[in-house]
Amino acid sequence: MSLDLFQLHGKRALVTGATHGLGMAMARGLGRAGATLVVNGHSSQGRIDRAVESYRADGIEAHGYRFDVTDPGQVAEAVERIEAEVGPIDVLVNNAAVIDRTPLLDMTVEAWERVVKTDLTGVFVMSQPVARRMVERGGGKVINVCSMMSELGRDSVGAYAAAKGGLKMLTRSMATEWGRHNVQVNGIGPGYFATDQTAPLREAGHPFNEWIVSRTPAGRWGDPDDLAGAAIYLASSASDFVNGHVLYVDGGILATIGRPQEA
Ligand code: GCO
Repeated sequence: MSLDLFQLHGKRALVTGATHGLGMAMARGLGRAGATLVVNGHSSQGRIDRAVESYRADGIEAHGYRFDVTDPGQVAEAVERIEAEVGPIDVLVNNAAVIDRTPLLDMTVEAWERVVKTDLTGVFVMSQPVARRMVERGGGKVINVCSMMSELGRDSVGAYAAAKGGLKMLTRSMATEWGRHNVQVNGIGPGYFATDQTAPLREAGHPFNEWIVSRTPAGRWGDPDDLAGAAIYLASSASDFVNGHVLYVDGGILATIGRPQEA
């Protein structure tokens, strides 16, 4: 059994939200395993360009495309362009997401809809045109970036948890419908990672910081590079018979009820 199972040479991977954070870490891992990267962002062209340069500095072939994954017209046009200019999309990583830490009693409907639109509906909008082509070509890989919040609730992240919980079931539904076409659809569920998104929770002295470290069997926050292996596995032929699975990369936090603080 060779390690060729895990190489991605000749594959093209579209990663949404790949200009920073966990998306960038997963994309870099896919690139280092040989994939050509299609880097999506929608905030600013400058940020996309800087990310592409960063990948290229690592010897990775990368191409940047700016579009909003929640806009069906922009997504359709982008998929056409990508497949014409770069080539068929073999791997789609649905990573783009937003979070709004607001208690449910205080959250506006507009704020709720913004989170669900990006984190759940956006995955459907992005995946449909890509998966149609994968089915036509006889195969592909879709990886949906779920969350610990696909399994557990937490104060103030109700909209995000609802979206990420729905994304777990969307992953299973995609797997159900597309598995017969040799399209494997799986999820990656990050635990708590040291990124800009969690920076407010890691400020010195923030009670959350010590609590998460004590609650995680690995005894630390995740490093974004800890996700690369899971992304490579689910993007490679090593996972051709894995479908509808959410692979949690969480230091073990979901495995445990935790332990009482030492007296
Ligand atoms: C929070 C965190 C989490 C993590 C991640 C956990 O506010 O609880 O931001 O949502 O970012 O999603 O898997």
